[in-house]
Amino acid sequence: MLHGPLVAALLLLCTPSFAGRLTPAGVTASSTYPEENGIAYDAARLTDGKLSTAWVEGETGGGLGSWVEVDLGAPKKVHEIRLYAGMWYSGDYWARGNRPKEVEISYADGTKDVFALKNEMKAQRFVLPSPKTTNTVRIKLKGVYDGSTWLDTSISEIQVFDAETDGRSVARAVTASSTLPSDTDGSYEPANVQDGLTDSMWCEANRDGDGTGEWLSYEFGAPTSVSKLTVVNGIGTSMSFWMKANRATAATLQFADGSTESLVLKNSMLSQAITFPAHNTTSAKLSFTTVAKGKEFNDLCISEAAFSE
Ligand SMILES: [Ca+2]
Ligand SMILES: [Ca+2]
Repeated sequence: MLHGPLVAALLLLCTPSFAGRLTPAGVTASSTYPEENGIAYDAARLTDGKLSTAWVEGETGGGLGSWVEVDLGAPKKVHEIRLYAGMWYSGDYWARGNRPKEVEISYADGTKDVFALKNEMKAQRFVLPSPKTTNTVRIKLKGVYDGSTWLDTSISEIQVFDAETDGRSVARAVTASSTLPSDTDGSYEPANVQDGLTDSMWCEANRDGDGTGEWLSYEFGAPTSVSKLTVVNGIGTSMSFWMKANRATAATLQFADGSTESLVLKNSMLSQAITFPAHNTTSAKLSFTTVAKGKEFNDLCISEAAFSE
């Protein structure tokens, strides 16, 4: 039997796991590198849900003092800011361009935080010392890591999280039956299926199989009501990549009490919302029962598979 204060402490510990990703109303920048060879580097690239697109500052030199500002549309209780610093188009591009080393984060009330970033191609999380109610988040470059080729500084994606569940049931942990090892362009870990990025993915690693029977398992940490799975099937980076790997066409969901639901997945690169009768559960296991073959790799990849109420 758990006692009151311990339960309260556990609930507090749980809160960040259920943080919800906010959908920005807009994003602006102090300067932008001009479009080149048909590729744009404007501020909208910061919140388009793709790591393969980036904002690049347009100052002379490294861009110290440049800023970007995310408009949340209304005051929100901001709990965490996540930055994908540098150009994530590929591991090679990331090393060649400047990456932010230190940023000043400021809020609508004028208060500020300083965030020191690591020099690594990983999502970098800044958890606020205490949640801040604000309708804007401004990120100003105060220091950079030098790239090997290009002097300009870029950020590929910014995500802002609140401390409320607000209908979103992001699981505390996702595990998989097998996972393709990381390479120079990034990881294929199961957590990629609920990061809100359509071009980051989990891929299975069974040498002989086509993905049939592989699974993703979600731990919610507490009873959570789920009735929707939002899926980006296959490699969501681009149509040419999407054609290469296997996609799922049917799956079974199994909940903590043993009950199941059968799901049909569209063999499409577009985001799809699959609804099912609501289950209140601490876990869900998504097992893929049939797949469609890609043209190049006989591996099943899933870019997004995220639960919500
Ligand atoms: Ca982007
Ligand atoms: Ca993803």
